[in-house]
Amino acid sequence: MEKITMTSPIPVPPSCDVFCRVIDNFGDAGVCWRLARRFLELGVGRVRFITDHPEVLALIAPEAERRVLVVGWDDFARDAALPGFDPAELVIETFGCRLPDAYDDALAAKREKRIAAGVRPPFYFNLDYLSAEAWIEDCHNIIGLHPRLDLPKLWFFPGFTERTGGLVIEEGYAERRAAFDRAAFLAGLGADPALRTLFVFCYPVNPLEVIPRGILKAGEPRNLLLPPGVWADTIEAEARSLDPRGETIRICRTPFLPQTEFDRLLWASDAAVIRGEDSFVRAQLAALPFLWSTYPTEDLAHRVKLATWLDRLVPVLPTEVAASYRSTSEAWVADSVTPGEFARFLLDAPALAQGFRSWSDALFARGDLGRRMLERAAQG
Ligand code: TRH
Repeated sequence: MEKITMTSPIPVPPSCDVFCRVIDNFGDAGVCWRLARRFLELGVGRVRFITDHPEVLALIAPEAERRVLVVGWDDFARDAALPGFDPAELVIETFGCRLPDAYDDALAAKREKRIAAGVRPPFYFNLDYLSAEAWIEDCHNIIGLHPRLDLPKLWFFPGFTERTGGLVIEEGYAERRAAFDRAAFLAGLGADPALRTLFVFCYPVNPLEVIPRGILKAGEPRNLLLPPGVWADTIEAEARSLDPRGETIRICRTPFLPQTEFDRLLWASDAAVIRGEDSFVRAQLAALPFLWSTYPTEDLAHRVKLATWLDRLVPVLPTEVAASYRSTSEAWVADSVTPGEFARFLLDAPALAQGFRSWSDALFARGDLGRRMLERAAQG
């Protein structure tokens, strides 16, 4: 029988299963993969990553780097129905993706046996999406009952406040950043290390043409780092038509970097446009001034997501730039931003950076989501 081992100041379970269904883009896999890696880093002996779209990991996590075991959803669901199948000690459902029934059955059976033997049963989380909305605090750390089994599941929310689970922060982040050679990295990408640098990672629905127009309006030459994407092709085409000789807009198409190297794009930049959830978190940890492209939804919930996050961030920004940062952020997502407003954001970035630094310091001080999950699981 597996026992909880003590390999660090927190009790670390020997095994963990992280379940991830991909809706679209890279974020579902990106968020879950980062957490799975974090559990390994914290000492969990074996981490399995069960996903319905393993191919999404090809870019985020090149095979040579993988220490987490990747398993296809359907194969795993079949295996879970076989006699002798052993669910992990720590089970993570993400974003309410609903685990295979056979897995829940096996988990409930394991739990029952453990309780009968007086040994700690496996711990089952549902990890939800990140939001700054106030209701998160009321729903965080709440046990939900299973519709058909004696199998409690704990709802856990990442977040920005003490009464949430926090954000994934890996060991040695500060040291890795301190050792980062910005000039060499930018030169390696073909960008000019002497220039200010804007990194853009957004969606096709965003007002793409405003980016090159805003850079031109801001006036000074700037590297524009663009990762692969159709939306990035559109920005590049617009930039090349407005500034054919690249005098002000120095375009640099970046390859899709493995997730372990994604932070470098942020550390190399002075400002950014960032999207989704995982890259949004990383830009905050990097203390990089950015406009957030919230993942667009038809009910416009993404505007609420943005507004509630701004409610928390803006008070720590320097007052002389705070109001225009807020209105430009909202105009960006509402598709009404002007090149002049975008230029203002770029020019304000050095002043904004001070506020983003305080915000980032506060996030670091609140601690890491992976560790908090292990601590919570240890409480039973
Ligand atoms: O891809 P996204 O838009 O994902 C979104 C959000 O997660 C959203 O909340 C979710 O509902 C929706 O998907 C379905 O953006 P996100 O979350 O930033 O994920 C991008 C991932 O890609 C992130 O882990 C960083 C990674 N990445 C790299 O590893 N290398 C790269 O070069 C780039 C550009 C990204």
